[in-house]
Amino acid sequence: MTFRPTTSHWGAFSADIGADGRLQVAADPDDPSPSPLLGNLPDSLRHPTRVTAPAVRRGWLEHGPGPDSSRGNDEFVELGWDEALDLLAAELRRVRDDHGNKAVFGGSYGWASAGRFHHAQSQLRRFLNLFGGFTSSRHTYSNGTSAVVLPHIVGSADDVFRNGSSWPTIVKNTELLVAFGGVPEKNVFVTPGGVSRHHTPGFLARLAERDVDIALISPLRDDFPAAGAVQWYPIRPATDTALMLGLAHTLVVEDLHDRSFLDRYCAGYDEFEQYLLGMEDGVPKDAEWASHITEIPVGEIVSLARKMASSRTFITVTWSLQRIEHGEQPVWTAIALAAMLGQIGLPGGGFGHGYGSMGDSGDIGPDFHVPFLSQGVNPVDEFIPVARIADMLLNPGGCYDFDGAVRTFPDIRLVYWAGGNPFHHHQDLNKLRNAFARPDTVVVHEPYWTATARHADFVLPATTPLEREDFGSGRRDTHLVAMHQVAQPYGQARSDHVILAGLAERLGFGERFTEGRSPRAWLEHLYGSWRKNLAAAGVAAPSFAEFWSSGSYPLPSEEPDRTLFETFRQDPEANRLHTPSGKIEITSAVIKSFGYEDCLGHPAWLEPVEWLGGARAENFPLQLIANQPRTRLHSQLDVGSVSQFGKVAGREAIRIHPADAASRGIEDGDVVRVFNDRGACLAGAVVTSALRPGVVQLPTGAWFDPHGSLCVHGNPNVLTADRPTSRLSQGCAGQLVLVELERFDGTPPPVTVGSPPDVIKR
Ligand SMILES: Nc1nc2c(c(=O)[nH]1)N[C@H]1C(S)=C(S)[C@@H](COP(=O)(O)OP(=O)(O)OC[C@H]3O[C@@H](n4cnc5c(=O)[nH]c(N)nc54)[C@H](O)[C@@H]3O)O[C@H]1N2
Ligand SMILES: Nc1nc2c(c(=O)[nH]1)N[C@H]1C(S)=C(S)[C@@H](COP(=O)(O)OP(=O)(O)OC[C@H]3O[C@@H](n4cnc5c(=O)[nH]c(N)nc54)[C@H](O)[C@@H]3O)O[C@H]1N2
Ligand SMILES: [Mo]
Repeated sequence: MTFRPTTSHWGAFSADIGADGRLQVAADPDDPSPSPLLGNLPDSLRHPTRVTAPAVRRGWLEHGPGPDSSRGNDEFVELGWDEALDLLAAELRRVRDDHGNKAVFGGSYGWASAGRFHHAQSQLRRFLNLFGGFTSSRHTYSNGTSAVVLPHIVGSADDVFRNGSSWPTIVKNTELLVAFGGVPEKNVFVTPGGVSRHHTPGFLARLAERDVDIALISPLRDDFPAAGAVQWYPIRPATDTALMLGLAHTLVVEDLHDRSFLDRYCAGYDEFEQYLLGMEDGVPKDAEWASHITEIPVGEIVSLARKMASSRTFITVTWSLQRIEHGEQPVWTAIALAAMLGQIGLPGGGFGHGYGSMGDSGDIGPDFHVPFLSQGVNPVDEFIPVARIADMLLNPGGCYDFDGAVRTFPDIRLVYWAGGNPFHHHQDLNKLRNAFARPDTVVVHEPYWTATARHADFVLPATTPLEREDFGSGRRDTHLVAMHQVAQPYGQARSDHVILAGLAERLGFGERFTEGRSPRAWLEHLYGSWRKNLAAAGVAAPSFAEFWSSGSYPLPSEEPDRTLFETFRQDPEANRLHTPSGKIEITSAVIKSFGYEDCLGHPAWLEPVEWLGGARAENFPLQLIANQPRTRLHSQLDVGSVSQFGKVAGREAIRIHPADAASRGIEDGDVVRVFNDRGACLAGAVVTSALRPGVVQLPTGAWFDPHGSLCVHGNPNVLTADRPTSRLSQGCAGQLVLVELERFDGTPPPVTVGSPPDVIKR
């Protein structure tokens, strides 16, 4: 067999098709910690849920474009490529002529696959830009709230996301790591675009070897590896801000805060201190107040605050904490707390965001720009904050706030998606189904019959990276990987590029879209111009032919020692932050001027709807954590064997504390019904004391399998609220939701998403 090199969001590997016709994969031998997710590939490459040929929804074919609530419940009719592309080109032209380019939504959020040229969204945006433009989306589900608030606090979100203190610096210098949301090892195998050497598991092991004190603040014990000096604070979910305020209050009253740092590097501390001391509202945010909200004992809060003040302390906050209601607050409060400790900009001190959220956070690879495809310029400036998709489709002309502006939702007639699965990633899927009934036409490119494909009018079969040629590399990756073709395209699948080239041809801009190049010629061209730029900078990269045959190119220079805001600390006048004051804004006059009740001018505890201390918990007394799955990337390759192996009774596994299971008569392995007033799903119970009582955990990504409003497979987004984080950032708040749970007696309806839908062949 000839194993060929390639890469994925979860790592570089090589692969070949064996004599039995089955895919075999081998981890890169130089990867110190290859990802278990590689095991999802063999069974999914030729799985029956692959889309074999272009298909159009029968109702659309018979009645033409228009709103239709049978989307998601209709049959499909298989068409030839020419017929499908002719129909779609005519529909795109109709929408543009009758409603303008603004009526096309091409936000198309999603992770798609690794590979720089065939990146689905880049291809689609390039196409739609040449078509005359489209309504786009801004920011991400991952960290869309921080992306809006961080520029107000520290002048840049990118600095925090991309240039955070590196793990070697932390391992060497940190004495106490206070990890809000932990540092979940399950997540660090993943980085968008790929990661050729997984360093982070090794760094976590070195923290344990060095006996660095870890304060794990999470409802789940396994949000930090077991080894080492870990103290677990099983916090009540959604209350981290209250804990941080209690810690901050303790620092003030014990005079442990660094006044000189606050004076020199921060703006607006005094107003925040007034709030802490309760001068405004008569409520001091002391350890006792915090203990009441967080259910962490007062003594533990006080001693943690003292220890933080007497140690080199690094405070981290996972991205999950900003993916909840008022998600700005934990991030902003953590920065205020770190500022009070006065260690921002010192090696091993200060704060970080996203450690354990993504493989590149704290990694040592270079921040290196690798070749990419130009998307061109969008002539339409209409956009939505990415998580407002359902609101946009349901309320054309409706008003909403966003970062100080009042905006209006556009009237969308055509939705175009390539490389994402909104029926995985969006909240309140029953609402999303209503929203997807509204447009005239929905177009989806997909390798698989995902729920999103099943809710489309046009389903165009896309190849996977193993079925085409590309190159790939992620943020802080150490290598540019040549992605060789390993398998023939499944059925009639085409790459997104070739599909869009066919449409562009019909719409009169084929030549501008392809620039006359084949995909292979594009790879040589993009690599060639990149290599020329490198040469000008004195770096000699190999020729394309050498690169291609050697399988990868090690990118120059690693960055082992890095401290966030080091230069700002050294000289805050010369290296002003890009905030109005040039300093860290513990109070932001700009945010304050917006007058939002759900994001004030300084960090604050704002009671959410979905938490165990609120009124809603009387009806739905369990807090469900809908976090990222250990066994796959989001919904990708859910039919693969690692993902399938993790299922319980054929459903996604939900973890529940023994006390909560016993009081409901639930035993390990039972099918349970998880519900609230938005919907319900079935899941398979795993009884464990790895989580605190009152909390259940069901990861995202089981393929949505609706039988009415019940998902029989265990997708938590039938339960989550489509409620923005705040009027400031309008981010995704899908991480936490209140639910109730009961044993499901009788025969549960079968999971059907493992088979393709009915497709009528003509
Ligand atoms: N409740 C809750 N919901 C959440 C979250 C949460 O914490 N809680 N997290 C959110 C976050 S952070 C994220 S990033 C989102 C992720 O949401 P998505 O990124 O939408 O999820 P994926 O499953 O990665 O979807 C990618 C899709 O692209 C398809 N695909 C792969 N390669 C190609 C290709 O080459 N071409 C085409 N056309 N398609 C391709 C895959 O088959 C898959 O269906 O989910 C969000 N949803
Ligand atoms: N294996 C795998 N890795 C992934 C992904 C994947 O799908 N699979 N997705 C990738 C993507 S797109 C992203 S954006 C990142 C996401 O990175 P994160 O958003 O950080 O990851 P999550 O796993 O959703 O959440 C991390 C932990 O936060 C904890 N948590 C939840 N609520 C609270 C709370 O209120 N308080 C405290 N203290 N802790 C809480 C949960 O126990 C959870 O395990 O992960 C990336 N990595
Ligand atoms: Mo994400």
